[in-house]
Amino acid sequence: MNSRIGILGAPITVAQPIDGVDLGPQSIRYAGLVDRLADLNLAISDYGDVPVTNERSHHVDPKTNLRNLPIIAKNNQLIADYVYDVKKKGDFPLVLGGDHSIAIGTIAALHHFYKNLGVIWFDAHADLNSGDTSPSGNIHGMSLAVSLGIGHDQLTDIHGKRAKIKPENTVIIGARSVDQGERELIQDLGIKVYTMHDLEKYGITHVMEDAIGYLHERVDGIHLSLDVDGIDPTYTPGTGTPVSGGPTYRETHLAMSMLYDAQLLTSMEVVEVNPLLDQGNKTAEIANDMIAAFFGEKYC
Ligand code: Z70
Ligand code: MN
Ligand code: MN
Ligand code: MN
Repeated sequence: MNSRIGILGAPITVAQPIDGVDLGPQSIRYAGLVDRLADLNLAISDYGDVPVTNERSHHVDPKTNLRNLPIIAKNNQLIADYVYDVKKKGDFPLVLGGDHSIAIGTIAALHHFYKNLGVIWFDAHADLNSGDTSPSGNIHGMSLAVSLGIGHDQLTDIHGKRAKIKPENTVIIGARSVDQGERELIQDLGIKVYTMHDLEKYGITHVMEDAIGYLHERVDGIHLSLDVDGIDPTYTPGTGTPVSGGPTYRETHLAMSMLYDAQLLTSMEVVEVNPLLDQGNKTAEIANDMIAAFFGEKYC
């Protein structure tokens, strides 16, 4: 793994309805991120936050079934520009959200550097909606679809027209809240999904080995998009849409360590930490544990 890490905060909050997720990057930094990674003999550059703006409207445009489209498109254009620069420098990008819409910008930037970028989407949700299927109009529930080229062109055409990744290079882990339209898309596109059922039945070790083996044959880089609501809310209560029945601390930690050991990952983002909904700064602290494991921290 590249030993130079470039950290960027991406504090978008208007792609979901609850204020406070814009404080995610700072809460993760205050939990000790830079010192923790420096202890792993990594060179850390914290480039600060992308200057996104968050004027919120609760209005859903009846023509598109999207909330806050123009500002989310503008913010993700900025995120893509900043992530591109970090990657161009040769750093390993570590992007801190912000809501999960930031993946639109992150993946748009990363796609320039790979022929077949793989994505691991660790999440309770599939984020495969579009204006046509969304029950909420919230764009954070659409970012994986957008990266696959599905959705409004103001979102899909950031840093290049339509698809930035291929469905066969995409893996979802931890899914347990999937909407009807998302199920249909998963079937139609043949996206590999490891639901909580698979995790229960086969165990996290098998699931991770299978996911890594599957991607290894296909891709030339892998981005991990870690939504903290993927983890069971017992451990990560500070998030806007908690869903019970997720992977434990131990399962998630093992998953992160296995990703490190595979030495195939080329970028990471951590999203949906909302310190205003948290117990102390617990969720950011646990996010730090997972980030550290992903970058090679061992128990002994
Ligand atoms: C639902 C929707 C979602 C994150 C919630 C929820 C989507 N499927 N994504 N929290 N991170 O509104 O589209
Ligand atoms: Mn998500
Ligand atoms: Mn989620
Ligand atoms: Mn392109």
